Formats: sequence, structure tokens, C-alpha cells
Amino acid sequence: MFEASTYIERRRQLRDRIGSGVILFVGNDLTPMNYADNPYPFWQDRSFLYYWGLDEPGLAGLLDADSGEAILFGHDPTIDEVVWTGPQPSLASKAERIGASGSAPIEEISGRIRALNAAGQKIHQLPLYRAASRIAVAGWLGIPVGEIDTTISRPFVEAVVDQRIIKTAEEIDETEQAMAITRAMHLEGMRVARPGVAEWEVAGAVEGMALRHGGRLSFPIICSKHGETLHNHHYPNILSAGDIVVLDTGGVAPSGYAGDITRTLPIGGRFDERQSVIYELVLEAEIRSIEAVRPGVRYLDVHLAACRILADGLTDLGIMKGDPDEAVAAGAHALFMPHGLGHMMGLDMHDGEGLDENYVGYGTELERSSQFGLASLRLGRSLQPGFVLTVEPGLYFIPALIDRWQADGVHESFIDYDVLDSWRDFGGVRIEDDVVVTADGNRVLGEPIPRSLEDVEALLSE
Ligand SMILES: [Mn+2]
Repeated sequence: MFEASTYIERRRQLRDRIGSGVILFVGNDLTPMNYADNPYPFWQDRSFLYYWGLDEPGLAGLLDADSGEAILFGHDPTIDEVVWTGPQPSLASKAERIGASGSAPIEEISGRIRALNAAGQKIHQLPLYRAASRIAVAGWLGIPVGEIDTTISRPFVEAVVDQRIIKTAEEIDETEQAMAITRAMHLEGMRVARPGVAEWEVAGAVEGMALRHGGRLSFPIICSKHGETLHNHHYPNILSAGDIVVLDTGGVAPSGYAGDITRTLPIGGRFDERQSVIYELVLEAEIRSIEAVRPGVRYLDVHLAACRILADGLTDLGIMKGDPDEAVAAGAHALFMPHGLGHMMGLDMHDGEGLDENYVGYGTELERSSQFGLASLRLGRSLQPGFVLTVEPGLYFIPALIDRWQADGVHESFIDYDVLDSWRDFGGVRIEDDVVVTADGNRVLGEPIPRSLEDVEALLSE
């Protein structure tokens, strides 16, 4: 948590931008897993956390853009809650901690909103992605739940995205904290992943390391020898020498800032010849992409350049054919890299995407493509100093997709399906790091995590 001045300044900037009306922030509540007293781990709404700082359930905020009044709504702990969950500060002291001008019981928010509405004040509201929040806010506003999306304020959405995507120095410091946790998680994964060990043991060790460093996971761990399944959250396999494992994981710092790193691990300590070639190709795409990250460059172009590097390499291997530039323009490479090169990162692992994924990633300058592969590029816009983003090329051999494309004759002029046939059981390779865009280039966040083929092999064979 930052000093109160940070939250005061964030709300002031937002208020200046919105100009007038009342700005409503809805914190998250605990969500029952199977009954009320057994909830999912609490996860605060990131825009609430950004402007109001408090990482706990049952809160909402009203910011009056005209007067500047900032009221925190919640409740004081009941004696039952103190018995079960321990002593809690009062609501008033929480409000003071974040520089709010006052506090009030959550039961009063509906009356307050309706009175402001009746007085002609506009209520600015963000998209609500949880059913419980949608139902609660519809009740506060006195409208049917089905109409809740009609109350979303476009100026509010754009103001929040524009503010959140530029990271300040103290946010970068917190992200560095997340990177330190993430690095410890990866080093532990590299220590544990050995022939005869199960994927669930690696995943368990990695998650344990997040907890041991005071953090938690920013998303469910991807730890699989079937790296060709892009987001594989199952860990049922025993590892054998010769397998390659995609480990894509990140920690969250206590402040809520996230990390997101991927390494590909040769089980037994050696990549075979084919694995080495693909690994080096993905690594080259990653290194050259990171070199290209600087203000003013469109991430769409960095993505396309990475795809051309990959297509060049696949053409050298005989898997692809024809002109690699034309192949990428046609989207043929997406058989092997169906996802985008990266995404924004911050308080959310995909920062701000709950607000408007396309506005976060493309702003108003670009239209997101609908082409297979390119459609999955979450970030395309021109880069600015203060952006924190991931760079994560990969190459995958997805049997079901290969079969479908081959049966349909997709991109036959760019893909040699006969050569590809001997690669179909290869699996996948992804390599991912996180960078902050600086005034004249970028900086890779965190202490280095072994990444070169030689370094990864050396660690995995110890
Ligand atoms: Mn990522």
C-alpha cells in the first residue's frame, strides 16, 4: 500500500479529467466457493485498489468530481467478525489511511446515489464483471440487473485506462518486488523439474515459493510438457528425460502488482537437436523484440517482426515455404504462433483488460485484426514511457490444429504439411520476460532469470 498522498493524487487527476458528476467505485466482495463461510481467496477489484488502496472486501467509493469529496463506504467490524477474523481498524481510520474525506455505512450508498441522481448529477460507472457486483449496483441505482451495462461511463473507462497504463516510479518498484518473487518461483521450478518428478510437484514447489516470499499467484500456473496447449492448467504427467516443459507463472507482490514470466525447461538437462533449434529461434525472436521496444513504436509492428523471424526459421527447416514476409501477411505462421507477442501488465496480469481489452491494447489509433493469430494480439498500440508489458514469443505444434488446417488445405502454399508431419509430437516452446518502456528504449524488469540455452541446460542438469 502506498502513502495516502498517492491515492489523493490519483483521484485528483481522475476528477480533473472527468470534470463533473459522481464517480462510483465498486470493490469486490468475498465469493462463496460452496457456502458463504468458505470463500474463494479474496481478489480486490484493481481499479478500486488503484484509487482507494484498500485490499479487502465489502467496500465502495464515491468521488464527487465537482466538489472533490471522496467517501469510503463499508462497515465497522462486528464483534462476531472480530471473534472469527481478528481485530480490524474502524472504517473511519481506513478512510483516513487513504486520504478520503469521509466514510459512511455501505447501507447508505444507495440513498446517496439516488439523491445525487435526482439532483441531476451524472453517475459514472465502470463495467462490472462479477454477478454479485452487477446485482448490488443495479439495486443501488434502482434499475433492472439486465440494464446495468447501459450505465457504463465511457469517459470514466478511458480515463482509468489512460491513468493506469502509465506506471509511476513507485509502481515500477512494486513490480520489481513481484519480479523478485517470480524469479524465485522460476529458479525453484528449474531446481525441481527432473526426470521422474510429476508436473504437480513442480507446480506445487513453484506456488509454495510465491507464498514463502509473501506473495501469491497472479494467475494459475502453467506447467506442462504439453506446452503446445497454450494455457494448460493441469499437471497430471510424470516428467521424463527428453521432455520439454513450458513453465509460465508469475507472483503478485503484497501491494497487488503482478509478474508474468515463461521459461521452457529441458528435462534431464539437454535439449535434443530439434528442441535446440526451436528454442534458439524463439529466443532470437524474444531478444530482437525486446531490442525493438521503445516509445513511438507500435507493438503491432514488433509482433509482426517477431512472427517474420519465426517464419524465416521455420522456412529454413522446410516446415514453411515461400516468402516468409508474404506468409506472415497471410497469417500462415499462426499455425505455429497463434497468440500475440504480449500484453500490458500491472495490477492485473493482463492490466486493465476488464475495463475494455481493445481500448487498453489498441487505444483509438488502431483497429484490432480479426485474422487468426493476429486477433489474439492483446497489445498493438504505439508504446509510451511508463508502459509495462510482456514479450513472449512461442512456437507450438498443435496436432488438432495441424490436422484441421491440413484437411482444409489452409495456407498450402506456405506450409509443407509433409515435412510438418514428423514434428507433430514436438510440443511447444515459449520464452517470456517483462519490460518497462523508458524515455529512450526499455528496461527488462527483475534480476535475470537463466534464459540462454546453455544456462538453462546447466541448471537443469545439476
Ligand atoms: Mn503473459
